[in-house]
Amino acid sequence: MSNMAAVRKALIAAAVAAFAALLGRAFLQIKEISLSSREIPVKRLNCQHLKNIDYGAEDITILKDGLAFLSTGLKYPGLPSFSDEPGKMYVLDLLQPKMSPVELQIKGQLDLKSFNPHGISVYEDETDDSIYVFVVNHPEHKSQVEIFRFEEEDTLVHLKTITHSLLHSVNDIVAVGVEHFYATNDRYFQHEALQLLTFIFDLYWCEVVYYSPQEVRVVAGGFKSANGINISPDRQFIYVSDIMDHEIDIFKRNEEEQLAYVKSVAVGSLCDNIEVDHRTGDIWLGCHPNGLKLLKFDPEDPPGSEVIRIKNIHSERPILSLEYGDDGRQLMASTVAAPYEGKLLLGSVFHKALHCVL
Ligand SMILES: [Ca+2]
Ligand SMILES: [Ca+2]
Ligand SMILES: [Ca+2]
Repeated sequence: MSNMAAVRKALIAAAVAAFAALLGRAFLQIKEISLSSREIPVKRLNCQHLKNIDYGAEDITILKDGLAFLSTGLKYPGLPSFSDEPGKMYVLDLLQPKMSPVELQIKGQLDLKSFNPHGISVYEDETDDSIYVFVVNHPEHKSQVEIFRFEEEDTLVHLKTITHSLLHSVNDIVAVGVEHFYATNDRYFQHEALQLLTFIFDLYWCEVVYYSPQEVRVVAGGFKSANGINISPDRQFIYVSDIMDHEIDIFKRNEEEQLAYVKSVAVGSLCDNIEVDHRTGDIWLGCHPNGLKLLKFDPEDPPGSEVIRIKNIHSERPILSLEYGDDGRQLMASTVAAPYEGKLLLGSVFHKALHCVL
């Protein structure tokens, strides 16, 4: 064998070994991140499916007066969707005995054919009692934030579309003013293969962005994938679900709207959106107990659902409890759990929504 041939052979062997090592690492990382060997926890509640919601309700939030807003029909790369229709927004009055969500009529300039709503947040302006609904929208898989004003009983008036290079992969938002919000980016790269590499190499590159009409900037970083975001009842703290890191990260807001890291609470599940009980401050999480089942999506072995509550999150010993667990026969791929005075609304990526009695 010539020298050249020997060198070539050695290089090929090295490349194959490197590729095998990369594959091995990818396999182990995906197994670990997705909690693929985890059994689905089971905890029953008295629940019923909500009428009219058949294509998921990725995010739900409830006002103090019992009015719930739901975003439905999300299409997200790599995850199933059972409808070709555009997404829709719904409203549900929890004080009415009839648990029947009503589709919100959208007025204004927004293109409804490409409407693809994802995370939502509602801001109540106490100066004039206006209600502003903020919606992450992915027309053609881009990211932008829509601001609407809610008008009784079933209308959203579109006020503004916000786009910005820092708002590139937005998952969820929390509104802190009439045009002010924090947003999570759930990926660093748009390209799926590149994004997968950030998970394989354990890169914490995702960020939380603050938006106001005056300025837009990164206010917190170091997330593997920042998903749900919400605020404490006293509006002093911001909670972020680092879904691929299986923890909730807590930040203190300061005067300049910068976020100071306080601590993280491990949740042992892939938690998606965060809702906060406005009376108790308890954190309610809609989680994916086994991420691989969600990615693979097999109707015979469906992804399950899990709801975790955290009490006393700011204390030395927060108390975590399983509030709902299902193997996917009742609800697949839960993303949000919104409590309201003994009731609980559960939403999902692409399946249904439930109302439960606690
Ligand atoms: Ca939200
Ligand atoms: Ca983290
Ligand atoms: Ca989410």
